[in-house]
Amino acid sequence: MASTVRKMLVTYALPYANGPLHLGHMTGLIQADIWARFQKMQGHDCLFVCGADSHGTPIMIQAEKSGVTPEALTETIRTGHKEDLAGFQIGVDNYHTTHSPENKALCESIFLAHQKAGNILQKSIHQAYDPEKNMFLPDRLIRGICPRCSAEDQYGDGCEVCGAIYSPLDLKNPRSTLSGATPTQKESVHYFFKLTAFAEFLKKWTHEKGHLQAEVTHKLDEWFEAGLKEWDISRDAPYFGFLIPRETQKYFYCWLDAPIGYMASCKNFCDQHPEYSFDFYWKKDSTAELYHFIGKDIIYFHALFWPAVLAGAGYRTPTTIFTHGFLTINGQKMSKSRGTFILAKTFREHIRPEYLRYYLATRLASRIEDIDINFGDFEQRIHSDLVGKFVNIASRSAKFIHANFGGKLADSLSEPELFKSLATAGQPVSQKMDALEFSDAIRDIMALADQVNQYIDSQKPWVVIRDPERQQEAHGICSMGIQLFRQLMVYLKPILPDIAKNAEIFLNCEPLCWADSQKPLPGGHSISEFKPLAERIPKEQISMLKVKDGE
Ligand code: 2FM
Ligand code: ZN
Repeated sequence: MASTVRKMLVTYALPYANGPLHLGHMTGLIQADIWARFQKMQGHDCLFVCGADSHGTPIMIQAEKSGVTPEALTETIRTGHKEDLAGFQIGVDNYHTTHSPENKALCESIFLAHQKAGNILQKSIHQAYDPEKNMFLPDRLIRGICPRCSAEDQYGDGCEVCGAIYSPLDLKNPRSTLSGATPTQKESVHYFFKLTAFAEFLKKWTHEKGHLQAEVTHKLDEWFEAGLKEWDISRDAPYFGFLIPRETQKYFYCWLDAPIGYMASCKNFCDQHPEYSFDFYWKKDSTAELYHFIGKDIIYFHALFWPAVLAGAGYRTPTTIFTHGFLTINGQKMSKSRGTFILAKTFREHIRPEYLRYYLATRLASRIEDIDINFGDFEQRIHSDLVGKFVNIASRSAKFIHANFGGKLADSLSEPELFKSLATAGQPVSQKMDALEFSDAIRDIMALADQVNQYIDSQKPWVVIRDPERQQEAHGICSMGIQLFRQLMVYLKPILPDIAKNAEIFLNCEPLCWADSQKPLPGGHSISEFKPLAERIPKEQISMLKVKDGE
């Protein structure tokens, strides 16, 4: 165990329960999962929770179209999410839903605390209304002609052709995408969260070291300069969400209850695991560390609203919010028409998910740049790094250990210095993993793998083994190969949990933790049969990915 066991809570942005997970989701989930697994391997107590974001108008409409209740729809989709998570070895400790009793209770109490503190105001606003469907229309459900460039069929919040941002009331010839009716305007009283009351607190919080990446802090400075606004946290019926206390027709906006869903997922987990305490993680002066992994499109919600919502209701604030960029495929945005919109399920049906974990790790860093999957490069990385360099060390060594030495390792290390140098290299690798510099960490690990392969090449065990006088020497070389492979496996385990599990069977050892890289397997240790840990990807499997979901 680590000398000081840190209590950590990690979350990933709750995916909407209106559709299956795609590779964009997987990118962030894999980043968070690698980090959480790394922390666990250090001996820290790291809880990783997530869940489905189940509320909102699009989900309500989709359920209506499919002829099912929103509860049933979101549960079916949540089940699919869980299958994808398991398929990609995303080791979440809980995958809950925002439509849960825990979340309802938390939302109500947080809202009431803010109301009591004077942070909520009510005011009347005008909004677009569908007179046929009898409901207020979110901007995305209105289409019309752009008031600036006259492009046809643009959304109510902005033009995809000229980039103009406007209110749906400005659109020319607007129509509801639900009924085709021309929206009218209707007045309604909404609840607003006084974000402005938290301006000083937020300016300080966003500049305190460690909470945000520098790029994010800069972005927020621009928003501060533009001025914070009161945040509309209510929606009128019909809506799928939680009713606001003492109201019968007004619901909490889903973006208020979504991050509270992190707490709800944690609460649901703690209630089932008495050794964990919800208050311990969330109380005001909690010593637990709280990390949120998110995409760059939802910074505003997490870095401004969320700390204010928490602090104002008497809870702790996040330790760090890690923001990642978007996923691109072969340099382009994922696109259905180009056939590059890839569902997590489609991917895992064709290619071993572990390979995506590895490839993304070679691309991931702590910056917010977009992350590109290039399938040519993908194939090459898997073949050259995983199959050619890493797994090859085990396979070439295991062969002789089994054929010539009864499956047992030599009594002592023949090259203790080499073992030591790989052990020492674990320190910078761990610093890089901790700092989310996965790409750099992998570069280091592959350089070590090169070093090990060079060692084996230079020692030529396949020649030495033929000489009856040099059996002990050959045993020493191949045993070194296994010991060094094990060290590399430790470093790669957060990225490759499934390969690690199979390697632990092969090595006949307990689940590897980071400290195992510092100590060799004991002399005379028996290893098990070697089964290929990673194999080349047949060409057709990659090409099959490209069309499936675009049809
Ligand atoms: O942008 C999204 O996909 C949202 N469903 C993320 C919610 S994150 C958190 F607040 F729950
Ligand atoms: Zn336009």
